[in-house]
Amino acid sequence: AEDDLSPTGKVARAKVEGDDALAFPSLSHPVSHSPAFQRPSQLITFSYSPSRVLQFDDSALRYFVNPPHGADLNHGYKNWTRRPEERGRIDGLLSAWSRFKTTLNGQNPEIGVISWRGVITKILTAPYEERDAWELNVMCVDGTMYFEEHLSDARLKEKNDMEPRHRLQSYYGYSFESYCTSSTPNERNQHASGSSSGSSGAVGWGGDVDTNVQWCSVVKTKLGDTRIIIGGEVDCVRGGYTGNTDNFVELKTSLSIRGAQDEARFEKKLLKFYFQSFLLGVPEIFVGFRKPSGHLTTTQVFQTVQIPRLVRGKPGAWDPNICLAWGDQFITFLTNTVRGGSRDNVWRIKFTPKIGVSVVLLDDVNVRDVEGGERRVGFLPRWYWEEING
Ligand code: 0WD
Ligand code: CA
Repeated sequence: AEDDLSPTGKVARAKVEGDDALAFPSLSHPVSHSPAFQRPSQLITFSYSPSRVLQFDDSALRYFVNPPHGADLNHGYKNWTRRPEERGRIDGLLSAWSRFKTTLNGQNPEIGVISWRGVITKILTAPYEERDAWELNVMCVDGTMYFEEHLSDARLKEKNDMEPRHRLQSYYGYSFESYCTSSTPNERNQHASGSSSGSSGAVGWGGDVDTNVQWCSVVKTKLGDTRIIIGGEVDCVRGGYTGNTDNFVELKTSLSIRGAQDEARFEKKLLKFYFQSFLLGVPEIFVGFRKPSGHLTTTQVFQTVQIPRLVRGKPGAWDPNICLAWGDQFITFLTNTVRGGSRDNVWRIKFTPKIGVSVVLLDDVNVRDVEGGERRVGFLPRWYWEEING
């Protein structure tokens, strides 16, 4: 059976039993009421080491420092080896969730969704997505839905054979992170003049790019009536680490704005910046504007919660309430669709811009594809499956 939900909330070719109360928000009209989004609170953090080993410590935590004026983001590019793109497995997040649960002393809170933050960002920003389609795998066990991004073999290959221009641009983002962070808290809030490590010669360079190394935070929050566990990468903290999300900083690069068209384009991008940070409770987004050549021009601090007000009424405008209402409908719609199935079912969700969302139950052949071996049940790692079934 295939049920569809359009991004504006309209049910197309759908039979959502007993659920004809879905709103029909239009992108040009405010939604009448949007579901509440609970302030995220942190449960646990973890680090990935250079050899991509998950460790329950803060060894990968970085501290914010101001980047040097005019920094060259091309620095270190020629020595950079990109780690091959992998399928977006949920294993690391489940390890952290499993570890956190041991502190709960048997209480079993009803969790509606467990997912990486990047996936939830895609879901919430779908009403304004005009270009990129995406797919998810979904499992539902004991009322908890697990989401993982599904990359087809073709998409995976595409991501690994990135065009040189695109590859360089993505490096600019990582390079900016290096210039903006230090492995130690620094009182002067700046890299010591001339200090550098790895590729030599760039003032303020914070060390060579290693995308294996990540510091991740796992939070709990609530959208409408659904409790959600979200894990995501945090670029750095401002000042010292206080054990909560209050001084987390997200780092971004963007082309310098030279006219009204650039500005509108940037304001559209702010939608993704906003939700990505909002979902994890990251209060600050530090943007480095750069020339096409990769040289930094200016930087600007954005307070996450103020971003919606900044774009309101502008040409690139968007309304976060439309996204929250959509997200709530999306979760309700999925819950209603998948809860009747059995616990090892894997569902495939397809989002197509301007058309909507479809859900199909994967058959055995396709599930084997998702599993890729005996170590999983559906896409859940077997150790976790045994834990929740034990
Ligand atoms: O759907 C996703 N985003 C997935 C992420 C699917 C499966 C796994 N992951 C991994 C990420 O690599 C990371 O270990 O989960 C962890 C956290 O993910 P997230 O925070 O949910 O990821 P997202 O919000 O999409 O991206 C955050 C940052 C990116 O920063 P920018 O400023 O570009 O948004 O994570 C980095 C990237 O720096 N990142 C990656 N780096 C290398 N390879 C990748 C990747 N495939 N994905 C995200
Ligand atoms: Ca970033």
